[in-house]
Order: sequence, then C-alpha cells, then structure tokens
Amino acid sequence: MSARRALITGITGQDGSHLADLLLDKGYEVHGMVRRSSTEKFERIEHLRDRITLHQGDLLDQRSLVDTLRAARPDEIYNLAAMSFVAVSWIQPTLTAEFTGVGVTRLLEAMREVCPQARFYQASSSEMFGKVRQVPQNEATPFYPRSPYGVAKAYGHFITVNYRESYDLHATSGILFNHEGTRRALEFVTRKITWHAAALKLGMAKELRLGNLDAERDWGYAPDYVEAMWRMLQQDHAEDYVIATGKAHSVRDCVEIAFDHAGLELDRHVVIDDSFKRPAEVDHLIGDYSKARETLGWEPTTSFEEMIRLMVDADYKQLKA
Ligand code: NAP
Ligand code: G4F
Repeated sequence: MSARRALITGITGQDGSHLADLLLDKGYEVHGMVRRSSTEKFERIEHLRDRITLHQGDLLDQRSLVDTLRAARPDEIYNLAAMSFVAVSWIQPTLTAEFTGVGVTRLLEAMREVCPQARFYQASSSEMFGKVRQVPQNEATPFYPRSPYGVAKAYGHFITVNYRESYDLHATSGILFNHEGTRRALEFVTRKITWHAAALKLGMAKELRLGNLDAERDWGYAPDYVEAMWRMLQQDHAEDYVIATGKAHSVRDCVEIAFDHAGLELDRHVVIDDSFKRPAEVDHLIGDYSKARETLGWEPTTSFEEMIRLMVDADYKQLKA
C-alpha cells in the first residue's frame, strides 16, 4: 500500500515542524508549503529536509495554492500557516486578515477544485474567545475576539465550518489553546522568559522587559497538540474540538517557575515595560477539552512546570554552546 500523503502549510513554524516529525514517524509522505524569502529560515525543519518535499506557495496567491495541491496530491491538508503573533496584528491588521482569515478561504477553494476528497485541518485559536463569555471555554462557547488576529481567526474558523456544511468537505477546526516548547519563536512570552532566564544566568542579559504579568493562559506542550491535530483528521466525521490542559497560569507564574529553576529572583531582573502591553488584552483563558478526551482519546502529557523547566534547560544549553 502506498504511503498516505499530507500537506502542511506553515511547515517552517513551531507546529508545522512538530507535525512533520509526527507524520514522518507514522509513515506519511510529507509535503510542505513554504513562501519565498531572500534568506531561507528553515531551522526548524533542517533535520528532516531530505525526507520531505517542499512547494513554493503563499496564502495570498491562489494560483500557487492550486499548483501546490496538484503537485502534492494530499490525503490530508493541515493549514497551519498564519500571521500568528497577536501583538503584530494591531500593526498589520489588514495583512493579518488576508493571511489568517481570507487565506483559509483561498485554500479551501483550491481544495474544492483539486482534491475535494482530502481531509482539511484549520488551526483555530483560543484567542477567538477573547473577552470570555464562559469559564472554562468549550466548543459551544461564543467568541468575543480582542485583537485583529482573533477576529481573523474567527473568520477562518467559520469559513471552515461553512465549507464543511455547504460542500460536504471533511473540514475540521481545532480550537487550540496556547502551546509552547523549545521551537517557540522568541517573541512569545514563555520563550522570551525562558531565554532570558538562561541568558541572565549566563550573564548575557541584564534584565527582562515584560508587559502584563497578570494575564492568564492555558499553556500546553506543542508536541502533544500536533498529535491532537492528527487524531482529529482520523475521525470518520469532521467536527471541531477544543485542545487545552484545563489549567491556567499567569505570566508571573511563568517567570517564577523559570527564574526559580535558573536560581534567579524576579524582583531583581524583571522590568515592566508598557510598550509590551496590548490595546485590548485577553485576561484569562482556560479550556475544557472533555470532547477531545472522550472522542479522540487525547490527553496532555507534559505539565506547565515541566515544560517551562525543559525550555529553560534547552535555552541554557544552546546559549552556552
Ligand atoms: P508560527 O511558528 O508563527 O508559524 C507560522 C507559519 O506560517 C510559518 O511557517 C510561516 O512561514 C507561515 N506563514 C505565515 N504567513 C504565510 C503566508 N502568507 N503564506 C504561507 N505561509 C505563511 O506559528 P505556530 O505557533 O506554529 O502556529 C501554527 C498555527 O496555529 C498558526 O495558524 C497559529 O495562528 C495557530 N495557533 C497557534 C497556537 C499556539 O499557541 N502556538 C494556538 C492556537 C492557534 P515563515 O517561516 O515563512 O514565516
Ligand atoms: O505569548 P503571547 O504573545 O501569546 P498570545 O497572545 O496568547 O497568543 C498565542 O496564543 C494564541 C492562542 O490563544 C495563538 F492563537 C497565537 O497564535 C499565539 O500563539 O502572550 C501571552 C500573554 C498575553 O496576555 C500578553 O499580553 O503574555 C502577555 N505578555 C506580557 N508581557 C507578553 C509580554 N507577551 C509577549 N509576547 N511579550 C511580552 O513581553
């Protein structure tokens, strides 16, 4: 039997690279869509470059999406590409809407044209819950996004539901709460904290400048979350699922765990910098993943504390080298 074929958009990102690792382990033929850049930024997939096939494409360009699908002939499509940094979505609101919102419709249209029998995964986000209407949040909780990114993701979410219902596509939205790990970009708060904890310990940084320390998130471990994405596409019927840990921590908790692990004191090194505060904040997110547990048999494996400690250790090792 020939190997199943998967296409990952956003394969150079945190989740895309972990998902490529997982699917290769499961025997898939893995294709990735990458956008052209004058300097290649493929660090996260360097270790598997000779085992995957890359296609040039961009969510802004319909022709490239159709050609990518024709070349890859995927059984499963994972749409992970997006402008994913919430803070930048206020600086580039319409570009965020194009990438993160309308880009989903472009890919669904390309799928309808080229491979309507394929299964489609959309990377939806807990940021859509924003100013939360219910605690904890589940698949039925109404959305109240608080950023241009959250608004764009809500559009991407509903267009996925709409194409499933309009055209009978196997299209699923995974509403994933924050997930982190050693491949997280440095601008996101967990990695910023763990990198600085390591750098401060090594005398390579003097301070850590942060915005709102009181914001709370339900933070999980990225390798667990890509497993959930794959499980969603193995179901006979496409539905939407919340993926979370069911536990919330504040940004301050994150600093305390990282600094404690590195033998540092929060008060000596953390400086509050208003430029990192957002025009509208999401104060508290906590997810209810009962449906994923019962239907997908999915459970998180790594606690927040374990994850932050392993991120500090990885940053320390990398900076020391
Ligand atoms: P990430 O590390 O920022 O990766 C984003 C990926 O999208 C990168 O590969 C990037 O390519 C690609 N991309 C951006 N714009 C593109 C465009 N116009 N055309 C083609 N590719 C484009 O994000 P992540 O953390 O892995 O997240 C994956 C997805 O899940 C995103 O959609 C994100 O919004 C969503 N999500 C993430 C979380 C989380 O906590 N991580 C939670 C919920 C939802 P370059 O390398 O060229 O920039
Ligand atoms: O790490 P963050 O930038 O993640 P955020 O905004 O929650 O978004 C992430 O999770 C979403 C899922 O809910 C994804 F959809 C999205 O793509 C992304 O992966 O910020 C977390 C919290 C915020 O409340 C922010 O205000 O940390 C607070 N924070 C405080 N100081 C900071 C900082 N965030 C950043 N990035 N940098 C700071 O200095």
